[in-house]
Amino acid sequence: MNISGTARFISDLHLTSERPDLTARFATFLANTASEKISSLFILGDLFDAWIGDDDLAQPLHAEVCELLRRLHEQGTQVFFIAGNRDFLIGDAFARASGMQRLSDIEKVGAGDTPQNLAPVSEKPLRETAVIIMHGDTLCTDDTDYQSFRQLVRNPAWQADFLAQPLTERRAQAVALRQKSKVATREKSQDIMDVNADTVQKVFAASTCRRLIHGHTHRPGYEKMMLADGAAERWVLSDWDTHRGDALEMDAAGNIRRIDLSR
Ligand code: LP5
Ligand code: MN
Repeated sequence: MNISGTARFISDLHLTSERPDLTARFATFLANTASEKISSLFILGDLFDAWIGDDDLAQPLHAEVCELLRRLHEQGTQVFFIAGNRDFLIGDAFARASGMQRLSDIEKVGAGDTPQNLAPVSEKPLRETAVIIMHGDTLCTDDTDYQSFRQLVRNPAWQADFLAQPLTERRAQAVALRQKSKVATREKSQDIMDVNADTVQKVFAASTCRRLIHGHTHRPGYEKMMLADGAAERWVLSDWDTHRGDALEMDAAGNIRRIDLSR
């Protein structure tokens, strides 16, 4: 797999049938990505607001997004996906249908490199331009309630049980869970729901990469930090909403720029 050209990164679109404006923006973004001949698109989780199983493909929104992704893939852009906390149940069937390649939770991407699973930590030396990519939820280690919840729902046995239930039942459970999450996040402090600085440092310590791109926190930004062995940078993607939304673009030389998609 060659990603020697330009790569784009997006996350937290939270596509839902209730927000056709966001799907329209996604369609425009993908059409531009194809016409700009971008070689790889990395979707870093929460593409969908909720995903309850690949057998829910008959939903018009799901079929539409699947078709949009497939078209981009057929026009020559490789599409990669890292799961978010809303769409971790996206499986092989949706990946195959959309032409998207699923990646593991943390990967490294370097101009001309193949994404490589960082768990266990790779011994291979990295190019300076390489970036670590992830959804970002695993960095929020102060949010211990969320981390226990994550451990439960990322368990393959739990997922098999959940997926064995009828779609209507799963849909109802997802609605109930969203409600619980809304209450829980209202009660948590903003600090608890942000990344933990030590956890970010540990991610860098486990790699020779010194650049990180993630989403999840819905706090778009850029942070430069000093580690014991030099500088590191953290790029945070925005979620997509009215007047919000972005993509990061990395050219073949490794330069990263932010593209404003909010208008
Ligand atoms: O999503 P967001 O931004 O609101 O909040 C997240 C964390 N919440 C979640 C839960 C998702 O919102 C729910 C996604 C539903 C779609 C997927 C459906 C497929 C599975 C269905 C399972 C029934 O990820 C939130 C974080 C926040 O980000 C910031 O990082 O704080 O974490 C929580 O709210 C978790 C709570 O703190 C603890 C969990 C309470 C529910 C416990 C029920 C456990 C049993 C689940 C099975 C029924
Ligand atoms: Mn998320």
